[in-house]
Amino acid sequence: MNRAGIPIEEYVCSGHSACPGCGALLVLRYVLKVLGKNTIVTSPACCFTAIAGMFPDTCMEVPLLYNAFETTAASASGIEAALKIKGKKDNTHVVAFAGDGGTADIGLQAISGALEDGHNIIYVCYDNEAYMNTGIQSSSLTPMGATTTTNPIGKEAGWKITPKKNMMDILVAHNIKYAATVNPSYPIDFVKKVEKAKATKGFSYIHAYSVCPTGWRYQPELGLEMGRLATETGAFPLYEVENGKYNITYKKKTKNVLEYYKLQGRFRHLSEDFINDVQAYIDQEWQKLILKEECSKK
Ligand SMILES: Cc1ncc(C[n+]2csc(CCOP(=O)(O)OP(=O)(O)O)c2C)c(N)n1
Ligand code: SF4
Ligand SMILES: [Mg+2]
Repeated sequence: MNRAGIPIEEYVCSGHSACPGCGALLVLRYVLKVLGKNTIVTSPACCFTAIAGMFPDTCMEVPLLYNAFETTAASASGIEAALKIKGKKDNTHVVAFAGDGGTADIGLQAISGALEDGHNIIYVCYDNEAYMNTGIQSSSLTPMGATTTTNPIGKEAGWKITPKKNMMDILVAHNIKYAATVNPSYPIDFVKKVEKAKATKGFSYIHAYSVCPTGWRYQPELGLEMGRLATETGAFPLYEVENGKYNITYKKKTKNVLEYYKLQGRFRHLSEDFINDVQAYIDQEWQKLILKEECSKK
C-alpha cells in the first residue's frame, strides 16, 4: 500500500497490446489492486480481449474467461454458481469486465437477470463511449455531439444528438445494493468504491470512465487531464448509491464543458449553440443528482 492508500500490487502486467494511453487497462489495474489475486475475470468481445491476449498468452496474473458479447453477466453468474457448487469458501471475487456496448446495449438483459437473481459478482463497465474494437461505432453511451463511424458528419447523417443512457439509474431501479461511478484520474475515490463493492454481498456495479485516445482523437498523454475535466465539468460525475442512498463524492463542478470538448477531435465540428445545449443538459442532470442526494439524507 502506498501513502495514498493505493495497493502497490499489480495483476495486469507487461505484454498487453493496448494503444498508448488506453483507459481500459488502467481501470482493470485499479480494480484488481483492490480485489487481489483471488479473483476471476470474465470479459466479452471488446477492446480488452484484444488487449489481454489470446490463449496461451496473457498479460493477466489472474484467471480470465472470454465470453460471448451479450453474456458477460450470465458468464459471471455461472462462475459464481460453479464456485458455490464446488464448495469453494475462499472468497473468490468474480468480476464481469465489459465495455459500454457490451454493458448498456447487447449485455443489458443479462445484467438485469443476474441482479434479479442476486448473484454475488462485481460488474465493471469500462465506458469508452463507443464500440471501439470494431472501429468506433456509436453505443447508447456515446455522448451528445460526438461523431463516430455510425454518426458521421455529412449530408445524410449527423453526429450523435441524444445524450448518454443513464446506466446508474437503470441499476438503481433494480434495487442494487451498491453502484458507483469511478474515474482513474481520481484513484483514491476509485479504490474506496471498489473496496465497498468488494464488501457487498450480492451484485455490485462499477461504472468506470475510460479514456480512448484513438477513438476520441486526442494526444494519449492527456488522458489523466481528460479524466479530471470530465468530472470537473460534470460530464462524468462521481457518485455512489448505497442501498438507494445517493452520495456525490466529488462536488467541485467548476468548469464549462467546452474546456473538455475542445481537446477532442470527435467534438471538433460542434457549434457554440450545440455546446450550450450540451452544457444545459449536463447542468440539469447535475441538479437532479443533487436533489437525489438531498432526498437520501431525509
Ligand atoms: C453478437 C456479437 N455481435 C457483434 C460482435 C462484434 N463486436 C466485437 S467487439 C464489439 C465492440 C464492443 O464495444 P464495447 O463493448 O463498447 O467495447 P470496446 O470495444 O469499446 O472496448 C463488437 C460490436 C460480436 N463479437 N458478437
Ligand atoms: S481503441 Fe481505445 S479502448 Fe481500444 S485499445 Fe485503443 S485506446 Fe484502448
Ligand atoms: Mg466501448
